[in-house]
Amino acid sequence: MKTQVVVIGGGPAGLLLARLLMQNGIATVLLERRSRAHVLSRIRAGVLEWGSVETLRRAGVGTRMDGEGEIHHGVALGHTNHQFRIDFAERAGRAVMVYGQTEITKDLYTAHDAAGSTIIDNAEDVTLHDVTGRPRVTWHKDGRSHEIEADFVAGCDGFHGVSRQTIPADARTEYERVFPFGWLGILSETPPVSHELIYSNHARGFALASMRNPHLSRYYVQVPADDTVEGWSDERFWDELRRRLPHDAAEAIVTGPSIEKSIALLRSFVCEPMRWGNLFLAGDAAHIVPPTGAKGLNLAIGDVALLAELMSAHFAGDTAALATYSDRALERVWAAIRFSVSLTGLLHRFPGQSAFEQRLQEAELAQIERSDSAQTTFARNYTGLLT
Ligand code: FAS
Ligand code: PHB
Repeated sequence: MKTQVVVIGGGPAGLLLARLLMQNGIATVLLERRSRAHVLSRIRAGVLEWGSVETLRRAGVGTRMDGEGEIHHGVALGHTNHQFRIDFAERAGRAVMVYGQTEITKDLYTAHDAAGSTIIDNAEDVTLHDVTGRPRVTWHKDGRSHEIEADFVAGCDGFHGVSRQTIPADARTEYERVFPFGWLGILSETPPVSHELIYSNHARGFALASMRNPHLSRYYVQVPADDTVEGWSDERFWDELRRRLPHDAAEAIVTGPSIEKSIALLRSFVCEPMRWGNLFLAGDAAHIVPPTGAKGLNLAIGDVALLAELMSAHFAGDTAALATYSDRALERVWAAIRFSVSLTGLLHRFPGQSAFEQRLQEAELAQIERSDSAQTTFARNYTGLLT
């Protein structure tokens, strides 16, 4: 088999890239290691920058998002038992959309099915060959070996994928910071405690009140990195969440049984470069951000929007276009990492943190509360700095 672009990974990055390329008439084959059911079972991101909204609309997968998603014009930050709002429209002139990553993935699969895309799931032992020459990709499925040649390979296979490892260790530089805590998240079929998100700093640890729709709440509490879901009954979770959210929100919470409960560890990671010969990395395959800034999915969407634009230019005759991909993508990645790591440091309680350091965090939040410029900087970062 031959094609123009082989996409490794059927998460949001791979599915969206394949969609954008096919819209420009570029032949694409997508290989996904897991089943579609498994991919769609993942509960992940929830907040879209406006640039991501526009990209999804351009990809022809915005109808359900526009119908079911919720446009948010602000967010609340909580500290010392009260909260204050940052107005995105006033401070940055744009909003964000709350629409779950799972729904985006569903919409992309629906669009691919309608277009008759070549998506091969349950592709085992995907291996990349000769990516600095004439790329070939091999895999196993149903007991048979398969091979495909391509002009380019897009590594959209997430943090644990094979693509990044294909770049020789001495040709890539990896930057990493692992945080000593994680987020215990639950989904519950209850009305969200607020119509906007609440990020809360508390001496007991960070908490976040989010949602998927008016009937589906998404909540998180910070837990130690070695904690386990088994140690958290729903009752214990709700009690801890109430203790960490500002008083008014804590009093208003509607509790209910969790329909999903999981712990995600927090890390920040970047691989440079994001290109090696005819292999291009996008999304979590190249970078990981702590979810505090709601950037992971948005960076993935930004990567593939840029990569699709440059690959389309290449196939249209501009053979220099792709040379700019890695540097341009990394500029956005590092801006998002700076914001996400800074916000993580401001809102979370670190092991061994003193009362003095807790007061410093509260003083910085109080300063943001009083400062027009600080709120403008926050709003511009949160809604999408480089879009
Ligand atoms: P993904 O990891 O989503 O997709 C990669 C795909 O590649 C997967 O389907 C995988 O099965 C496949 N794959 C892997 N290896 C392969 C191989 N060898 N061959 C073929 N296929 C292979 N971001 C936020 O903005 N907010 C959040 O709240 C948030 N919460 C998160 C919670 C968790 C537990 C995790 C892990 C991430 C979270 N993220 C969050 C980040 C997340 O949303 C990612 O940014 C987003 O999934 C990135 O999409 P992809 O790059 O497509 O990677
Ligand atoms: C979510 O709703 O899952 C969510 C929202 C904002 C974040 C992280 C996660 O920063």
